[in-house]
Amino acid sequence: LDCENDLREALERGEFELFYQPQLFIESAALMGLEALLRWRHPCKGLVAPSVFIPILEECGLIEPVGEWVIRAACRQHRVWQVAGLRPPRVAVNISGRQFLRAGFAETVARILAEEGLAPAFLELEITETVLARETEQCIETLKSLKGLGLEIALDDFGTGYSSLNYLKRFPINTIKLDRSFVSECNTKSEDAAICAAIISLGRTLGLKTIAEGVEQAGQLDFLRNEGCLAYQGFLHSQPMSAPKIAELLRGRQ
Ligand code: G
Ligand code: G
Ligand code: MN
Ligand code: NA
Repeated sequence: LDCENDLREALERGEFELFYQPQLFIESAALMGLEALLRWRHPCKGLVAPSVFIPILEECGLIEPVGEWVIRAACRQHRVWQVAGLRPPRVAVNISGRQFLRAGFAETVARILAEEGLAPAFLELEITETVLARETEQCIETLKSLKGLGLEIALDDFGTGYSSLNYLKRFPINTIKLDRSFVSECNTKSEDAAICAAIISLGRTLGLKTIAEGVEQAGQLDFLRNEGCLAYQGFLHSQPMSAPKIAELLRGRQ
């Protein structure tokens, strides 16, 4: 498989597609957001998961054009839902480290928002803490520029990298995402319960929103509710869905 050429052609042929996973407030069950997740609709292989091709995109320098496509596609889709009167919540887009650290990233985001006519408050960018461990000063500048635009920042996979609690103080972020690896046993293993509880409590103290990923069971949700976690996403509510399925969901909630 000549991955690089395949992926370049995939972009040109429009074979990339965004799925969206609902994020729900735990207390009210209202929709808080939608996380955009990239898929490759391969002509022979069907839907290919990002874990297969994101690392290749990063290696061969294609993550930047594809990453830009993702931001633009999410913004454009949001406008389509708005125009259809569906009142979509904020959309969250995953940003790879290389994409985030590229000079001019904040300007690129500003340009896409302007071109697509989306209010910045409807966009959230998810970055991983691994990104923050490098190029610290530049990171802070980029984050400040992005927040200056009026969009939100979430720290993805929190607790799995070189988590420095210092990041939470130094970087202007809005939301911490509790990683699935802690959430999956939060109601069965005391260590994972303690970690989840500590992260939720820390978020509350620092005035950050907390969202748990990968919630699959009611027992996990009960635990998170008891600890005061703000929101969750996961198979318990729904898998990532195509844009038409999200439109149905939004319509049903009106
Ligand atoms: O959707 P799925 O669970 O297969 O996603 C696997 C991984 O791919 C997740 O870590 C997710 O953050 C990442 N991912 C999904 N979509 C994108 C994207 O548009 N850009 C980047 N950089 N990563 C993505
Ligand atoms: O790293 P990131 O959080 O962006 O990745 C999200 C990934 O997690 C997506 O690939 C999505 O398909 C997957 N995912 C979402 N909800 C669940 C869940 O409840 N259980 C499991 N196992 N995976 C999930
Ligand atoms: Mn994510
Ligand atoms: Na994650």
